[in-house]
Amino acid sequence: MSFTETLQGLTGKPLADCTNQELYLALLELVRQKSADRVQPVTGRKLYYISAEFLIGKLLSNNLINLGLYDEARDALAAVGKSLSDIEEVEPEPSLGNGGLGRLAACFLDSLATLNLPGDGVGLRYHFGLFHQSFEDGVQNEKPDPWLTAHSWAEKTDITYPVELAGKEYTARLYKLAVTGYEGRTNTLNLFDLDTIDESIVHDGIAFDKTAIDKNLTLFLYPDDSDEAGRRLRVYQQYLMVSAGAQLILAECAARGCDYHDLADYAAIQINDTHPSMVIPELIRLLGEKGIEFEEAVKIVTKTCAYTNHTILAEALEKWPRAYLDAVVPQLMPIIEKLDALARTRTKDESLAIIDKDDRVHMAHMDIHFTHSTNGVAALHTEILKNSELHGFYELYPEKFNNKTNGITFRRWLLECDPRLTAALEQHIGTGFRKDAAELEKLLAFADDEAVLEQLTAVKKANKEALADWLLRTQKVSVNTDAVFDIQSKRLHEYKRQQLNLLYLIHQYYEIKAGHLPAAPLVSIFGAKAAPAYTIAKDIIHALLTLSKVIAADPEVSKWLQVVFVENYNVTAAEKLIPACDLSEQISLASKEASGTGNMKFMLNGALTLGTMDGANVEISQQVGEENIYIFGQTSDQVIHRYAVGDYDPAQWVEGDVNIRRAINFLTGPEMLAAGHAENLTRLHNELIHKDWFQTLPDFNAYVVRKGQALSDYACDPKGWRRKCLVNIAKAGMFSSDRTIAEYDRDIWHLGK
Ligand code: BZD
Repeated sequence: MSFTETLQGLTGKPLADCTNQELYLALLELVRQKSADRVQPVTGRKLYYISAEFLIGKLLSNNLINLGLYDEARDALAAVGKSLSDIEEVEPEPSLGNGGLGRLAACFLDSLATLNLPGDGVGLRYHFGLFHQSFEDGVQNEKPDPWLTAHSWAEKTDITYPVELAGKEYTARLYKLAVTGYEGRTNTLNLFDLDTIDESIVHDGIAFDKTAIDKNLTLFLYPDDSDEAGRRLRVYQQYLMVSAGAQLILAECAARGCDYHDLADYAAIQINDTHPSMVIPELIRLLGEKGIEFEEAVKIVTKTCAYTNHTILAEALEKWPRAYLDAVVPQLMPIIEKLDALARTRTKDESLAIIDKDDRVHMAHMDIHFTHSTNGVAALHTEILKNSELHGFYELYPEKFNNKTNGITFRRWLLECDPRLTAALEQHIGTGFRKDAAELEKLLAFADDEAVLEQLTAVKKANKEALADWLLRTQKVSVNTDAVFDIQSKRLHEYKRQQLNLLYLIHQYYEIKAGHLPAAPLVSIFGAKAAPAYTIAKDIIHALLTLSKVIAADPEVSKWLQVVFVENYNVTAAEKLIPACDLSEQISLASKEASGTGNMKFMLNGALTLGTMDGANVEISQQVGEENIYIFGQTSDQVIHRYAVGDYDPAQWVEGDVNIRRAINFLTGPEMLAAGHAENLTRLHNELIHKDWFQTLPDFNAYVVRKGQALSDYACDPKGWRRKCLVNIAKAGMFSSDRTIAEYDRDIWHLGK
């Protein structure tokens, strides 16, 4: 049967007569059937990747590519005047994640299935995700992001587990979403939910009664934790996820013949940051119910579980007040106390305890004591964990620490999002890189081939045109595609330093006004959501939106400079932005960005990195060589030293540097106040002058100089620029998540064995 006939069998009428919605549903059904054919029996150890987030993105194109059906589907539809990309617009993007941690989990699922490894995800089925972002009057506005439709990829099952929360029993229901690998097996993303959730309790944006647990538990990812009810709700969510997850794992292993003493021969559990850490005491509790003594259960769980750390920011390392756990999970507290006592027999160092003197439970500490592996997510990050942040633990358990530099799936982040570049690459180096990313290096043979460099320039230009069309259609802004497309897209956080970029843009505004024109016009594009309770982050968004207005209203400056803030940045938006980027902004304060994965996506799509020596930027720089990347700013050692000395005073930098002073004072100057809100702008101004916790000002001048160099290279040496882009693409192979997953499997999981 031809593809057209098969699809027509599902729609029940000629394809030409179908709406995009009907075609979408037929394709969804077809993908379901084909994915089911690739489910394989599990033998040996199977991975359970437990994570609060899975930022999976739209699935239709990805699944068609992985099943080898994309070209056929596109051509069959084109033959009847339909376009696959229009049909894709019908699909809502799943709202199951927020940032890098969640997207990493999604890339890992793709690579596991592609490498034919048995590995499932375990998480929650949020109804409204993080939130949907819009800008109103220059301010971030939050509303629910509904994505669950009658026909969703996640299928309801009859499998349920009882979960006890604050002494009351709830029923967790399992939903299963098929994860298809590229020419590989099909695994499962297991998502839990309650049948009793009531979406109608949400009002005034994303407000809801935080105490009505049966109605609210899986409404939102990371509910506002600025009050106690919100923080408790996060504990409720985490326990729902790990208790239902642990029961699923034990049931699956038992069905395969496991007698629980040998759990580690059947299951490997990866704890993605500290949100799922309660799986440790929960498994010990459940094993206790099966008759296994505490000491034995601790050994089994330690052998089964491993922990990934994604941050050194102290405020992001979860420490729950004991009172919350007493209230929400009283059945776990006696076990956590015993774990704390056991940990104290291993070390006298109070700072390594699980329960501290203020009765706070340190989730990461529990993870490190009671799993067999702790990994960082980039070489520098792991070194910082070993040498400073977790040094005491490293001394106690040197054998547990290891590095697994992050990666991205090239199926989504090259094949799917950049078909033009993919076609150009395949013309010269064949298709081997689809499964063996190291083959991209073959491209180096063309580094001085003018025809190839011109082809890459044409691809980039076409991608910029496509982004310009999308921006016009969705954001109602028009951009100059001859300008340099400079993009900073990631969660909004002070350590990521969108505010440094903001100060640069103000600096450029003044320079242009003074007649010091840049080498090339610049379109500076941002995409970022700020956590709803993170006031300064929202102020930074406001300042950028206001600056965008000020510049747009100034004909002298707007010829050279444009600021665009994309609303509701998500995977779908990233797939439009990344292929069109010339300059990738990776400007976090050195030592603070654990890895970054956007940096890898931009590089793979032929953008050059403007970045600090932070996270995986260090490894990108080693791969491409310093002549193919724009590095600036303090090193992590310098930053750590400055924190240790503790004498950083931003006011001195403001006083001592006329450019810094001019840029900062512009925030509360007449142009900005006329276009924006004094309250937000003043608060940001004060924060930068009096606090600047992430040392924006010491890196300001170096950033201005390096960015100027990049613009000048782009304008004055286009061939040299494109050669650098080619080297970046060719050297991106090491950042494939297939490599990352192969390393996890080799060192930690040993799957299928
Ligand atoms: O994880 C991110 C890091 O910031 C990145 O450097 C890294 O590349 C990725 C993947 O390893 N961390 C997060 O995304 N973390 C969170 O989103 C988060 C959310 C809530 C609480 C704590 C952390």
